[in-house]
Amino acid sequence: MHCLKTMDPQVYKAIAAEVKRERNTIDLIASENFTHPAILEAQGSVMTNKYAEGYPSARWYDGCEYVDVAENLARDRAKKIFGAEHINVQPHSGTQANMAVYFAMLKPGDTVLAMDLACGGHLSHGHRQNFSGKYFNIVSYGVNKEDERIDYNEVESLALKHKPKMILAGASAYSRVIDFAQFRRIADKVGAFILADIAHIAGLIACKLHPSPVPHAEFVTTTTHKTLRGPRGGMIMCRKEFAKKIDSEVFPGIQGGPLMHAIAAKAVAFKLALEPEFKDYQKSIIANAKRLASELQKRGLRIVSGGTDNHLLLVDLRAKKINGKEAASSLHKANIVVNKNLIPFDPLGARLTSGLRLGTPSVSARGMKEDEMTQIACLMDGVLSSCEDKKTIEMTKQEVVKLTKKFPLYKELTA
Ligand code: DSN
Repeated sequence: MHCLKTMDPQVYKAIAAEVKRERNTIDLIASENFTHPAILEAQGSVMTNKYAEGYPSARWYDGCEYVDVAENLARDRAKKIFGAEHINVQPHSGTQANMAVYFAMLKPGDTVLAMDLACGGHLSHGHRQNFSGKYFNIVSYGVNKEDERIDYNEVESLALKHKPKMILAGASAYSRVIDFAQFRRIADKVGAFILADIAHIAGLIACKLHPSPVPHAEFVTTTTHKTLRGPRGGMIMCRKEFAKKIDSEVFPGIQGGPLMHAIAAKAVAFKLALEPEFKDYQKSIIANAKRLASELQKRGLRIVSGGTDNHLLLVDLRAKKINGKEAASSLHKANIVVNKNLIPFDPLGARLTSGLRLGTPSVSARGMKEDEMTQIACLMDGVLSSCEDKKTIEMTKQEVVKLTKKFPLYKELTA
């Protein structure tokens, strides 16, 4: 980054510090990942210069011959990964991908059945301050109190009662397999269509380690940067019959010029996702999450629903008599980054919470395996058992730095 270093030392310094932070931190934020250096290069390329409103071979500006190559590659590769009939790679984010489906298919006031935020749903699944909660009539389903899994009987009775136009299947903090076939069965009973939001589990689905919603749902949205390990962004898959509706809702409906540098980077990510090593990586994400969950359980922490089938786990902190906010802040001081999270039926509000959400995509991306998860569980337990103890936090931080050094990150970056 020699050019940036001379031209804007302040931004350079911030980026260099971020590289250092990522290298020295155990990142357990379930929605984050470390993308490949080739993706960083594509994302930082001249394709950021090009306006390309429209779609390949049908743009509003000239000079799009090379950005068309990138977008076609991204679309074709994504189709191959997920087996979808139509792909739109232009959404800037997962929320915008969802917004395009809502606005293409619904009228304001229409009823949507979606997962309750307090049980693991996402903001764009109906939060009152989000476009979804403001413009649509949201009815929420949750999880069963006993096993903390989606209660498909509840989903069915809510669907029969409220007759939603759309059923949203997908979550931001749910550690169990989502049964998309059950959602299809329920949707067919009430004539609803399905939007499956696979932002969190897209990488697992790409490698057939989680059932795919593509055969069951009219629309599937995802982000490209979580388990999929690409650049930050969104994507929509849909059946051919809805292709035109979706494309024209993304542009000119809710977005202007697509971010062609991000689309080029998505194409690179999809190339990587088609390689056999990607499946090994996804397998290690799951194995690591399972180990982390069982090691924390051994240390007296309750894991919501008793464990995990995917890349994330929710920890109930109440046994340690601390809340999620305090726990996340103490762990951060020890270079372990997590996020506080509501657990189902949480007695505390969203600002404090009784839980932590942990995910293994980032630690697995840097090559850590199950033995390291055991070590991480042990380090976490030490901090959570004595949140106020500065000495414990300092000693843990030193251990974390030692461990992360064994799994170097971004050797190609000089910062
Ligand atoms: N922040 C992402 C998540 O945690 O699911 C999406 O908003």
